[in-house]
Amino acid sequence: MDKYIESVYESIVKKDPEQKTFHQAAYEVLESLEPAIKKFPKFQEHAILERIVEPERIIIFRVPWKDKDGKIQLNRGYRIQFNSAIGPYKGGFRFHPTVNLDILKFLGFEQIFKNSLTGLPMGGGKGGSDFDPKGKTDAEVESFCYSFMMEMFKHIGQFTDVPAGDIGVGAREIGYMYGAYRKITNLHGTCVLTGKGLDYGGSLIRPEATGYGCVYFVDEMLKTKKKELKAKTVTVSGSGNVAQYAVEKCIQMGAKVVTMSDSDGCIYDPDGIDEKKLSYVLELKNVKRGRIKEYAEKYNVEYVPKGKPWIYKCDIALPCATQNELDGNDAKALVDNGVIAVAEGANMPCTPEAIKVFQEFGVLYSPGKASNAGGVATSGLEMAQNSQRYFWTREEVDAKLHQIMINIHKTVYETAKLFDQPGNYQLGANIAGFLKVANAMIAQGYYA
Ligand code: NDP
Ligand code: 2IT
Repeated sequence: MDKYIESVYESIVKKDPEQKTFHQAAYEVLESLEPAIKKFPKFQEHAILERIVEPERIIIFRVPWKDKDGKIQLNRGYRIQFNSAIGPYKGGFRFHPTVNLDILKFLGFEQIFKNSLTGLPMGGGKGGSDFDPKGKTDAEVESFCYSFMMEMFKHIGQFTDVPAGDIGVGAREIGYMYGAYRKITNLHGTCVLTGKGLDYGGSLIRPEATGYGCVYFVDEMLKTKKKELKAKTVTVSGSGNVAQYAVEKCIQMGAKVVTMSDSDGCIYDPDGIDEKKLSYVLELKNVKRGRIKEYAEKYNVEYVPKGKPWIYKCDIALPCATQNELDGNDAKALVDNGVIAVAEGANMPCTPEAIKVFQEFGVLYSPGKASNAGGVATSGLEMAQNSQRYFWTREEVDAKLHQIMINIHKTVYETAKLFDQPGNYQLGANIAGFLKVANAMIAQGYYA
């Protein structure tokens, strides 16, 4: 590794030695920026790397709320406002017991480059809480969301920071948070959150966007090898927002999806998850808030407690659950089973060892910051519609999303070629995402 890059990496490890997930995300980006840093000395002269790994601002606060027995509970709330060089901070809220500064810094850092790749004017941010919505009543979630927003409203706004959903934050949570924001500020119609319900300013296709976008991206990757999705076998992990709509788009494009999972285990359906079975999953997960195990009971298929989808034969693998869910051994199993493409629907689901295996064996591999950017891109489209006091049809939004994914693929692919690493989507995504932000930082002066 280049000395300058190494010294920046060492400095973040020294500063926050416990933030291992952030180190992993930073290393992944820094390492692949080497050719760009060497080609353009201005980035070192302007201390871009030192500045880009340090969040502009971090907000941490307490969130008291009342449980169903009237007892006061306490969680911690966060917002990492990482980089606003190219637009207002933008990125989701995650509500999950594992949320801490480390996790949110990793996610906020990824978001900078992803948002840049969309081509839309959005900076990088991420936030959330260690609150666990799982097993809570609607009233408990409502109490928490209102309390969370009582502090968060001070720090966000259409020109400042525009949060959205992520793990544990879907339509229900966004609804309560939007209600709280409106109640506190008396402001409506300004795009302070995306992923809103259709009845109060949300965009068509936003719920579908991350999953659909990921599959559009896979389609583009396959085209470079003169292949198509039709009749391919796909394994998907997760059964939340991203997984659900990745499965839907695979079905629409004629592929066969054989797995879904949650944190308890994995189902394997060799006949494929069809539209009817998928609508059962949507009802199970989004309304009943049940477990994927129930799919296996209903359709009489295999369920492996704590199992992962990566042991099954497939052409394409779409990790859509969480970070580091696919390791080096999983990657080897996928390669042995003949996988041709892996596209990340989740953020950083593949470990560095897994990525190495894919690259070594010539598997088409796309990092989340490219292949899952459709979600935040469509959030950008929601912002555009809100600013116009207007809305677009399903077809219009879907066509724009599709075009954005085609553009991201082209940018990433061309950038990799330009830096003499054709087919290296990881390098292409990191460098292309970085260049726009870094140039904007230089243009705006070092205080910005
Ligand atoms: P959801 O909360 O809707 O679903 C998350 C899914 O992943 C659930 O099936 C969940 O299972 C599973 N999961 C979560 N944590 C773990 C864990 N530690 N181990 C195993 N399984 C786990 O979230 P999303 O679908 O929105 O997010 C999934 C991924 O996609 C995340 O990495 C997120 O950052 C990323 N992403 C999301 C975008 C969006 O628009 N929503 C956009 C871009 C990326 P269980 O129910 O058991 O917890
Ligand atoms: O990781 C992500 O890109 C998201 N969770 C979506 C962020 C957004 O602002 O739509």
